Amino acid sequence: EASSSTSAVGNPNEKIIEKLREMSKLYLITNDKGRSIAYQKAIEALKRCTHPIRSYEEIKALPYVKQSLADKIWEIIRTNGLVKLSAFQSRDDVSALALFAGVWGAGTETTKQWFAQGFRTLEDLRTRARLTRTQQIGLKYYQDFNTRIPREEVTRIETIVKQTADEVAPGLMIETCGSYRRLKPSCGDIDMLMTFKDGKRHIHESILAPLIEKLREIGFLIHDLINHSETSSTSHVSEQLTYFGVCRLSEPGSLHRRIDLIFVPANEWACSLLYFTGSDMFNRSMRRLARRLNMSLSQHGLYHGVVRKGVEKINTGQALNTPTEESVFRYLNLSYRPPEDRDH
Ligand code: DCP
Ligand code: MG
Ligand code: MN
Repeated sequence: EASSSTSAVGNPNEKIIEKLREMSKLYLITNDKGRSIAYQKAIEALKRCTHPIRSYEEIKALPYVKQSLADKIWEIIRTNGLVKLSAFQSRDDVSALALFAGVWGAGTETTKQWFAQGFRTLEDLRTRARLTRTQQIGLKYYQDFNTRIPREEVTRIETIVKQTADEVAPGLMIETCGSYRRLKPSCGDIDMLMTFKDGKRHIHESILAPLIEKLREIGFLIHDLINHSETSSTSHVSEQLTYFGVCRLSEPGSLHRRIDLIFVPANEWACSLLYFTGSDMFNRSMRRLARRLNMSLSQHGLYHGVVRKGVEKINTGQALNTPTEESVFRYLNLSYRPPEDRDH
C-alpha cells in the first residue's frame, strides 16, 4: 500500500495514535488550534516510529513532543486510557460541536452559536436553525460528505472533468491534488487544479463558467456551494478562481461528493500545486522554513528578500521563478519530497 508509511493501521503505536487523533480532533472542534496542531505533530512523530514505545525515555526522544503531551502518551501506555479524553468526550457541548462540525460550511463560530441556541441534534438544525444556503446543502448531504471517497471513484470523477474540459476549454492542464495526489487510499473531497498549458492565455471567468455549465448540463455537478468566479470582478487580490461544488457519478447508488475546482495563472502553477497537494501540516512547515530564510511561500508564489517586523511584512520581496515543485524545494535547500511523503 502506497501510504503504509503514514497510515496508522499496522503501526506498532496504533492505540496511542488513535487516542491522540481523537484529542486533536476535539481540540480543533473546540477551536484550540494550537493544541490540535501539537497533537498532530506528535501523531506524525509516532507514525514514523517503527517500534512499539514502552518507556518514558522513548517518548521524550520523539521530536516535537513536549512535557505535557509526553505525560499523556505515558498515561495511555500505562493505563490504556486517557482521563482528559474521557472527560472531553463526556462533555455534552463537545459531542454536539463534533456533530455540528460535520456540516460543510459551518465553522467553529457557527457551531458554537448553534450549541448556545440550544440545538443538540441535526434534526434541531434542520427544523429550528437559521441556515445559509451552503449550510442547508451541507446538512442535506451530511452522511455523504462525511463518507470517504474511494480512490477509484476519484479517478473516475477526474476522468469526467478532464473529458468535459477537453470539449469546452481545450488546452487546460488539470491535476487532481490533495490527499489523492498524496496517494491516499481514500479522500475527503476532490481537489482539482487547472491552468493553461501554453502559459500565455489569461485565467478568466470565461473559462471556468462554460466548464461548470457543461458539467451541470451532463448532470455531474448537482449544486454550487461557493463560486468565487461570480464575485471575482470586485476582488483583485488574485487571478485564482475557486469553485466549490457538489458532484455525483451517474451510476445508481453513487454518493454526493464535494469537489473543488481551482483555476490558477500558469506562473503560479508550481506553488499552487505544492499548496493544494498538502498536507496542511507539510505546508505549514514549508512556510515556516521559508520565513526563516527571509522568504515567503504561498499558493501564489515564492518571494525572496522579504523583510519582516514581527509578523508584519515591511518589504514583500521579489517573486522567484518557480517553474516546478522541485525548484521550490531547491530554493529552500530541501531535497525533493514526492507527494506521498508530504504528510508532515
Ligand atoms: N490546505 C492548507 N491549509 C488549509 C486547507 C487546505 O494548506 N487550511 C491545502 C493542503 C491540503 C489541500 O489544501 O492538502 C487540500 O485541502 P483539503 O481540505 O481537501 O485536504 P486534503 O485533500 O489533504 O485531505 P482530504 O482527504 O480530507 O480532502
Ligand atoms: Mg481534499
Ligand atoms: Mn478540498
